[in-house]
Formats: sequence, C-alpha cells, structure tokens
Amino acid sequence: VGKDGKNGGREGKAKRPRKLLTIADWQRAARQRLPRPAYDYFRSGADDELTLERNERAYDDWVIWYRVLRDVSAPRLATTVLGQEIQSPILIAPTAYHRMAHPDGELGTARAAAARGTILVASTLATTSLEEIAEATRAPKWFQLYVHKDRGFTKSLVERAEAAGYDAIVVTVDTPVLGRRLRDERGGFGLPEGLRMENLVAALAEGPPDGSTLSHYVADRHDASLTFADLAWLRELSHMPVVVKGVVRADDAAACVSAGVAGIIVSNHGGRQLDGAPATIDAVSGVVDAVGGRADVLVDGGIRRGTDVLKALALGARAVLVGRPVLWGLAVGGEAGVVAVLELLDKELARAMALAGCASVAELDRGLVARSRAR
Ligand code: FNR
Ligand code: LAC
Repeated sequence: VGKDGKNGGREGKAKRPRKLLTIADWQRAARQRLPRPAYDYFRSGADDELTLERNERAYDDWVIWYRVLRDVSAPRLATTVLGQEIQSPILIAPTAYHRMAHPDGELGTARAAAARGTILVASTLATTSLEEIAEATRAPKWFQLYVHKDRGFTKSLVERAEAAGYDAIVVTVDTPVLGRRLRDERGGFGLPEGLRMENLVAALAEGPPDGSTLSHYVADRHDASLTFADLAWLRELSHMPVVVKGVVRADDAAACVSAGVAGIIVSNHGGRQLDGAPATIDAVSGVVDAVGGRADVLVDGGIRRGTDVLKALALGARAVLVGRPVLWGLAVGGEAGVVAVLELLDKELARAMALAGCASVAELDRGLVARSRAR
C-alpha cells in the first residue's frame, strides 16, 4: 500500500487523506472504505463509550522525562515475550471477523504479523479456522480462547490449537456476558452473508452463526461461572503457556499468577465490555508490582502512537497489543495494510525511544514516565 493508501484493484476510489501518516489517518481511510455497520462494529465501545475514550485519553496524562546524551544511533525494538523472540513489542490483539474488514482476513493478518516479526493472537471468533491461520505462517502465534459452558468443546478448541502449532493460549476473562454495543443493537448488526465464526460452526449446529447472534452466542455459550479454580484445569489441557486477558486489578493478577499462568494482559476489551472500567495504562504499574516478575505483563487498549507504546513499556509492560489499528490497516489494504500499520507504529516507537534517550526496550523504565502535573 503506497503512502497515498492506494492498494489498486479495489473498486470505488473513495476520497481519503492523501497520505496515511498516523493511525488516525488509517482510521479515517478505513471508515471511508468499510460498510457502515462493519465500521461501527469495529469501532464501538460499550454503552456510553466512556472507557473507550478514556483508554486513549489517559495516555495524555503521562509525560516522558526523556534522557539525553545516550547513544541512540540504532534503537533496538527486539525483545521476548513468554520466552518467544519478537522483533517488535507490538503484538496483534485478538479481534473477531477479519474477513469483514477485507477478503485477506485473518490469513492476511497472520502473514503481516510474521512479516513484522511479531505475534498474532487469533480470536476464537475468527472468520478463518484456527488451522488455516496456523498454516498461513510458521511465525509464533497465540490462540485466544473463550471458555464455553460446554467444557468438552472448549477442550477440543485447546487441543486443536496445540495440534495446529499455536504457542500460547490467551483466555479472555472480561466477557462473561457481552458488553452492550448500542450502534450494533440499533443497526441490527450481523455478520455479512458468507462469513461465519469458523471455529464455532460445528458447535453452533443450528445453521451458520451470524453476528446478529453475537450476544446470543455469548449468552448461550460463554461460561459466566468461570473462576480462578478453572485456570488449573485450563493449564492441564495442553503444554501451551496460559495467558489471562482482561484483568485490571492487581489482586486479580496476583491470583492468576498464583494459579500458575505465564502472562497477564491488562485489558478492558478496548472499552467494549464494562463501561466505566479504568484506562488500562493506569492499571499497568499496579499489576506489574503485584505480579513481581513471576509472569509477563502485557497491556492493550487505546494504543495509537509510538509514544503510547513507550509509556506502557516504561511502566513495566513486557509488550503491548493493538486491536483497532490493525483492523484499519486490514480494511484499507489487506495484508499490506496491516504490515504498513505495524511498520508505522514500530517507526514511531523507534523515534520516541531515540528522543527519550533509550537504545533498547530494556532501557525503558519507570524513571522515564510520570503523571503530568496539573498546570
Ligand atoms: C475485540 N477484542 C476481542 N478480544 C478477545 O479476547 N476476543 C475477541 O474476539 C475480540 N474481538 C474484538 C473485536 C473488535 C472489533 C475489537 C475492537 C476488539 C478486544 C481486543 O482483543 C483488544 O482488547 C482491544 O481491541 C484493544 O483495544 P484497541 O487497541 O482496539 O483500542
Ligand atoms: C467483541 C467480542 C467478539 O468485542 O470479543 O466484539
């Protein structure tokens, strides 16, 4: 995809900003390309979208007390997460329905993650089967799991993921019920004809599931009785490390680590679940302190700039994940669009690190950031 965002071939030369220089540019371009119901589903938060907005705005409350006179001639973004080497600390968060954004779908997203040396977390609700996604690249990939009341089906998903070569299970725990997405409800959102939640087709035997049943699917199938005790059961299902996604409290993080999980993703589902939840960036340091190095802490939600990534890593996150920015890249340019978005964020992070006096992500420490003092 050229800087003008042109990827040729796609009908309809909708007008959009000539150059896609920021994630906000990519979002505007995606908005012009996507059918409105699809755009609304991707961008929506729950209820009044207070947390959706707070996730992004909270980064403005943190300032970077940059260092000078350090050799930053070649900033290095490479790091490890769960012991797996990555060239960038920016992972792709699990999001549903990639084929609704672009025909490349999850195969494009997976290939883009591999091309950028990072990790795709594939959603249970993908529009491509976990096996096909796994075949798309040899790069490390994680599988995001929703625990169903039907524990046998849940077990089969985990076993399929392990057999397909996934490198971790990410169990999402902030969705016992689905958050209320008003735009989707008003518009009667449903998965477009021809798209299905491919991992669930067998389980939802009564005809191909569509997005309009998303809240019904969650209500019917998600296990809202899940507790910390189930983490031991989950760990025994495979040899893959277990990461818990959707935690904001330090005490919950500590309980997860006591249950033997390998990672915690500080997340509020991008503001799509409990409206009124805290911004994730404000939850990171409490979770990091409670975990005390016994597991890797990652964070997602509202990350739109390289400086946001720098702040999250300085506060102790091992890596971050981005959700919507990847969807905007996918919508505008398929696999190439996702590569371009990830490259944009990597370049912004490298520039921010140089300007902050940090030659590697290991040098990003708490001393670099502080809450901005009220004027
Ligand atoms: C999500 N998210 C999500 N999380 C998850 O565990 N399983 C899922 O299937 C989905 N689906 C999904 C769809 C869409 C359209 C969005 C926007 C989000 C949440 C996602 O993993 C992540 O927590 C947030 O997207 C991070 O916030 P940002 O980067 O989108 O602001
Ligand atoms: C969502 C569910 C699918 O956020 O996780 O839409």
